[in-house]
Amino acid sequence: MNPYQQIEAEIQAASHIVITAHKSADGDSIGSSLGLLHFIEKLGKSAVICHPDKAPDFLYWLDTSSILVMEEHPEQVTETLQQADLIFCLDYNATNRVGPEMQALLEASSSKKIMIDHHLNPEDFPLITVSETSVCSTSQLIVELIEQSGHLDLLDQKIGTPLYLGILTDTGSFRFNSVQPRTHEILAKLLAAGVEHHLIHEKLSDNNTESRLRLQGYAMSEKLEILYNHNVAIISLSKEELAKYNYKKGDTDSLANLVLSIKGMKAAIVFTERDGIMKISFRSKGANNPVNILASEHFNGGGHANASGGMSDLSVTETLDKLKTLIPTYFPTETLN
Ligand SMILES: [Mn+2]
Repeated sequence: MNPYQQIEAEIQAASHIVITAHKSADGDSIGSSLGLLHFIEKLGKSAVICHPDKAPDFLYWLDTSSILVMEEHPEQVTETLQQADLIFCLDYNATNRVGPEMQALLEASSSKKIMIDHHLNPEDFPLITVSETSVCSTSQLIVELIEQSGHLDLLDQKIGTPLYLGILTDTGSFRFNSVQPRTHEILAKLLAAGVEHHLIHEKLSDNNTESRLRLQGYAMSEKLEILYNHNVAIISLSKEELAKYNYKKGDTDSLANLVLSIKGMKAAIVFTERDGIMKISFRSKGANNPVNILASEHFNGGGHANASGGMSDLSVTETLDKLKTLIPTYFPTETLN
């Protein structure tokens, strides 16, 4: 049996299936959760999705009403997790990624656990681990589950739409180097199953708010600092600045990629002051410009080579200074010879 067939056998044997994903929900955590839920339902079983927080606003068009959110319904989530005999851990590989409340429940649970994920360095708590770090998204792995457990015939628009979304958002619209030939084979299967890709792109791109655009404009004209000797750009935004532009979660997500579109730029670092700490987002281009090492060695974070996160409990100015001190080491000036 391949691992996906084992997973299907566990689904068939379970009576209380719960699907969890990481905190700070994104397109892939939501997409893989909903895709798996609808697949399980098509197998004639049922499951409940329990997430630490709610779906970001840009996914308003997706039916996320079946997702039970810890922040909103702590009693229901607690009860559901306590009753579970099979828990899926999607798009994360360490129990602390679900936030302290759900982490405690997860660790206390004697339920079987199945991890399906694509991040580096998985913890070894699950019964079955599918950890494919070279795959672009967890959503792609859910399609593998459907196909490799022998149920490609069950793939339909309802299952496929959130999975397409997850692959799309985790690959920057299919452009990151994590996209493999297999990714496009899988996308073809999703389209063949009836996924209306043009509508998904439309919903995702024509979804700006005035305040987000004004915040972007402010960040670009007033806050962008480019270290041309190192081809690295930094944007910092204090909590006052975020408040002035009526900041909503997700409003700064596209800043780093926008900055990376500057010709020759290797890395973009965007940090925002939230809940008393600096949340730092590191993005870069190419295999020679990893940012996860800088994130893990100095900012209590980590992630993918070209997309990492971290944090700092210093002030905005101090964090900026710390970054500027470190950047020459991680992004040395190129000398012509
Ligand atoms: Mn992901």
